[in-house]
Amino acid sequence: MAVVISGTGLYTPSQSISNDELVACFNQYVEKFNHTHQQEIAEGTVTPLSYSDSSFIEKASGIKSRYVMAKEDILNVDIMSPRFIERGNDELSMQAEIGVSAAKQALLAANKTPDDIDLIIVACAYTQRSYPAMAIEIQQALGCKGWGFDMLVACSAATFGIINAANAIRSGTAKTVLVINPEILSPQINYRDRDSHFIFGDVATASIIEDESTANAEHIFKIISEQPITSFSNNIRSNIGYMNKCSPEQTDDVDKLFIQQGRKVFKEVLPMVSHLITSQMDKMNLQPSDIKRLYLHQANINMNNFIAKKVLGRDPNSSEAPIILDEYANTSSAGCIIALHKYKQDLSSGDKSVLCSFGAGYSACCLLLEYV
Ligand code: CO8
Repeated sequence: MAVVISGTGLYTPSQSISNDELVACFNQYVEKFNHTHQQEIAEGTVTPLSYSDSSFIEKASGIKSRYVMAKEDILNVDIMSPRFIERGNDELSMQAEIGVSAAKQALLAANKTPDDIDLIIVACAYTQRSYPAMAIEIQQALGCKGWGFDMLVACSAATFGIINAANAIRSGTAKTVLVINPEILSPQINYRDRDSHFIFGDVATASIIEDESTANAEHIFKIISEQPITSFSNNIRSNIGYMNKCSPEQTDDVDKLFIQQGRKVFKEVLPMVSHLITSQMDKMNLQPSDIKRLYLHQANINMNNFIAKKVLGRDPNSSEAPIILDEYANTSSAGCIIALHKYKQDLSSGDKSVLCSFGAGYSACCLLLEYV
């Protein structure tokens, strides 16, 4: 039996923040902080904050802008966080809403209706509550039967979700699976941290996974090989969780937001991912010249160029390893799915591509795909 990805969907928030807007707010905060603490800074008991810089951000990461669910208060120097009105239990939650939007597009692209779906997997970096599962709320919103569950694997959630979907199809517990990645990351960003305030954006993606024999979509990718890998690291971490309120004096500490040692991540993850992809290509007897496209996790343009060069044995051109993080920034697990969603029109039957995620955990996952 061959399992395929037969449709994808993308929800993009209506509001976007440019590097210049983000940096202007951050630098206002720095000025305020340094002014408020000028005496301690002069006495040497407080370290002054440094300014952020749009050109650094673009050069170091490739990011030019990011979409967010609620822009206004992120750019308010007295708040520097999105603010949402809490919805009632009888309303569709925000994360389910954007998931439904991406899911409807994926259904359309795959020529499927909600009746065809018998498993929904919500796979992302954070769910907005512990239960009921976002997947079960989306199941009800779409009117699907069957079953659903949530899973969290940070930036590798989408690919791990697709593997789980494929295994459910192979085992016979599902026929057609909707994997949804509603990534609302802006509430977890420390907008007062120069090293990470620019990295993430909000988005939702969705994919339909099914048996090749039932697929009748315009764009179909057969999964010809898959390999996940994990290796524990504290270099990307968030300590937010349901036990935080048991230590009330630490609830607002910065480790309850996203923190990372970016340089270390860069150095440690690159060899891990390059080896994951090339060893899988070896196993499948694929040469670099066989690979038409690399749909890589979108964290950093320099990282992606490095990995693509290792895999292809030469510098990639922009169509071989498409970049979407200039517009979307890092959208955790959704990044590689956005790249696949947007850059597939020119593929021909038999073309091979790599769909590969990597991130916190560490976790990484490589799928080799064949365009049908
Ligand atoms: N403006 C100006 N200067 C800056 C800024 C800034 N905004 N930020 C840092 N600098 C300075 C630094 O202080 C440093 O100065 P100095 O040399 O004097 O010490 C200098 O610039 C260079 O800093 P770095 O060495 O840190 O710069 P890098 O070239 O390494 O770039 C990056 C920083 C872009 C963060 C880069 O290291 C990177 O992308 N690393 C990989 C990170 C990565 O892939 N992480 C994956 C995380 S995503 C994930 O797993 C999902 C988690 C779940 C989602 C979380 C949602 C919130």
